[in-house]
Amino acid sequence: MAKTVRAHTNIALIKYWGKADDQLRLPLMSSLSMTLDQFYTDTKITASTTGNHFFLNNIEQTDKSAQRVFAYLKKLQQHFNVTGSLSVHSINHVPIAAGLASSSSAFAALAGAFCAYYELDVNQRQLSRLARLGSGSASRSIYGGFAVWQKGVDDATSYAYALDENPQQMDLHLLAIELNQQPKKLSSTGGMKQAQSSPFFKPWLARNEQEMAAMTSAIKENDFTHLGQLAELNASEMHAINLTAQPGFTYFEPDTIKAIKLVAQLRARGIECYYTIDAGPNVKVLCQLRNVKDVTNSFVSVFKNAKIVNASFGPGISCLD
Ligand code: 2P0
Repeated sequence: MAKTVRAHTNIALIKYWGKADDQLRLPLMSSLSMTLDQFYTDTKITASTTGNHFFLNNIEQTDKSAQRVFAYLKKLQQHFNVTGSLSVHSINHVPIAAGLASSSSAFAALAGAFCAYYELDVNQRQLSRLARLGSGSASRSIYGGFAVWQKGVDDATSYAYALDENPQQMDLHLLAIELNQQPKKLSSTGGMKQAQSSPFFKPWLARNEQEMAAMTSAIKENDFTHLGQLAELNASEMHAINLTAQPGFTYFEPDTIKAIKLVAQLRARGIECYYTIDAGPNVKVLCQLRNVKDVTNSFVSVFKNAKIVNASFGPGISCLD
């Protein structure tokens, strides 16, 4: 039955940055994320009599993104032994201005819409595994609040679970700061492959278990300072790996460095905040409610045209009808 499924994007506080298996999208490390309330994708699948179609924001897509969606649908159809041509209708409520990647919400919503369309009886763990096959980070968008994607060793054991779906205690905001809207030149898949040539990749990987445990404790203890320090360190490690790959590369732009310095200056002034950065030049700043205004104003004064979205915890995947 055609149903609209909504999934929210998530931002990793401990990053996934390396695949053990490209086809199954098995990660080399576990990761931990925060699901965001402000950004989400709504997807509905209907039957088609004219081959597969993919509509994004009501515009039919025929580029690489459509090929990726169709390849994913084929994979799921083979997996469940079902057939038929499909029309995928997605509305992305991820403002371009936010500079956020939308593949986490996109493939989580697509996996959910697929299961709804074929009336497949899957639990959240299975849905997380299916979403993972579309995009690694999508495995985490099945859940609200904080989610952990345990790396596992195969398809059956690599899935995400909710660490805390409703973290009411935690005063945590993520300011998505858009500095640069240019599409990135190196995809996440390409970047994470190249990163493995860094001499620091293995030592970083060796730290994953310890970093996951420390972040989990910070969340359980409602310790914002520790959470922010760990998130910032983990993101910096990921970007240091990129810089030291052979050949080295970076997603940073000059404004990214400026933003990193601004975060340090704000902290020196007693405004507690931390950054995290994904596979792009834009910066996300973690802070508590009492500092949202000061951090926002500081960024606006330095980056006159920057668009800033204040996000907090979002819910897990849901059916809208
Ligand atoms: C993450 N990122 O944990 C990391 C941190 C970007 C930096 O997952 O190749 O689109 O589809 O599995 O999930 C972005 O990569 O990669 C990502 P694929 P995905 O959120």
